[in-house]
Amino acid sequence: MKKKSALIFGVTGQDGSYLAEFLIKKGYMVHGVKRRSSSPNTERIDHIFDSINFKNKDFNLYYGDLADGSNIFKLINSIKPSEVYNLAAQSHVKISFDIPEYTSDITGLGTLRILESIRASGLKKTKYYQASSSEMFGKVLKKKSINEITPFHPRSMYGVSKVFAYHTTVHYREAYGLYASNGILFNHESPRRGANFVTKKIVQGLVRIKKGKQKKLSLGNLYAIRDWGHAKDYVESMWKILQYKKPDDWIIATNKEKSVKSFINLVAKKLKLNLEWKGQGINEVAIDKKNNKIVIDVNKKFFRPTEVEYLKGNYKKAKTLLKWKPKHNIETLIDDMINYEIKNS
Ligand code: NAP
Ligand code: F7E
Repeated sequence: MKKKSALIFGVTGQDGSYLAEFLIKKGYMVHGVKRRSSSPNTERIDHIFDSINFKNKDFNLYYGDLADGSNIFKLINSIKPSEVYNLAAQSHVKISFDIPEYTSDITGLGTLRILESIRASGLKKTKYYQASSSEMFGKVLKKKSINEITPFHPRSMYGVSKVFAYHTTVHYREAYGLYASNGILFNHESPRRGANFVTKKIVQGLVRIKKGKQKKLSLGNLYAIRDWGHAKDYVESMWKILQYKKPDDWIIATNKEKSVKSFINLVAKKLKLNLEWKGQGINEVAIDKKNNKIVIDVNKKFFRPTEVEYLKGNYKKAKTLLKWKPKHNIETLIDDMINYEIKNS
């Protein structure tokens, strides 16, 4: 039987790298798209693919960019993959306030370029996965679990672009009969998380402080609440979503909530850092009781013009129909991230 093939946009990212590993283990031929960068951007996948020695026969890398529709068309039309995973995005919410047009082009229109390429290539059997986000829900009115029918109210151009991408995915399914599904994933983290996302910043910062390599960690809103899962669990859900008998939209989350501050406290406890919190608002600080030094402070440059205060996801539909549930919890996620930083930072 012919091997299944998958084309991953965003393969060099956190999720793309775990998904590539997962699909190769499942027996797929994996094709990944990386964008041109002035310095290497393949750190997360170098262990899978050695571009000099062409070590892995199950993995191919191509140059591509979601800004370039003709490149996307050529890749899709020549590879004719069984499954396409669109994980590429300008994925940082705060940065989308600085580069709103670029974010809309890549995170929003990039999705349209891929779907239109699948349609124009006449690939009726190709299945499409869209990396939708809990950021689409944005301003939730009541602090309760969000599900697939909760209305969207995005609070950034990142969120707005993801809403465009979500509806484009549904539209291509309804108008052209494509197998196109949205995985609406809540925050998920790992040792491979980008350095400017809050969990990585906290774990890396506190480990470095513990090692004496860094004096202080500056953060923004300590009271935002998130539902944090492990990226390894979440890439499995992406695959399960595309194996379901029909295309659909799915919440993937843990249904547990934690504030940024309680995440810090959990990490500090595991590192045996004895923190004492003092002050309020912009003047709030955490002091290391061992030496009375400020190790965490608040800097308004990390605040967003509009914040998403509360996100918690109800993944009951995925649990019932896809038989998916998270294997990790917040403790094992933090352990994994800390162990990595202890060795590498
Ligand atoms: P990530 O680590 O930021 O990875 C994003 C990927 O997109 C990287 O491979 C990046 O390439 C690539 N990319 C950026 N701009 C591109 C362009 N113009 N053309 C082609 N590729 C481009 O993000 P992630 O955490 O793995 O998330 C994967 C997807 O899920 C993203 O779409 C994100 O928005 C979405 N999402 C993430 C979460 C989460 O909590 N992690 C939750 C919900 C949804 P470089 O490596 O060269 O930068
Ligand atoms: O912020 C607060 C910040 O940047 C989480 C992306 O993967 O998940 C991610 O978006 C919270 C926010 O993730 C700092 O204000 C405080 O309330 O880690 P984050 P995010 O914005 O939730 C969604 C689901 C995605 O789809 C996105 O692609 O933490 N916060 N202090 C901070 N955040 C950052 N980055 N840095 C701080 O210093």
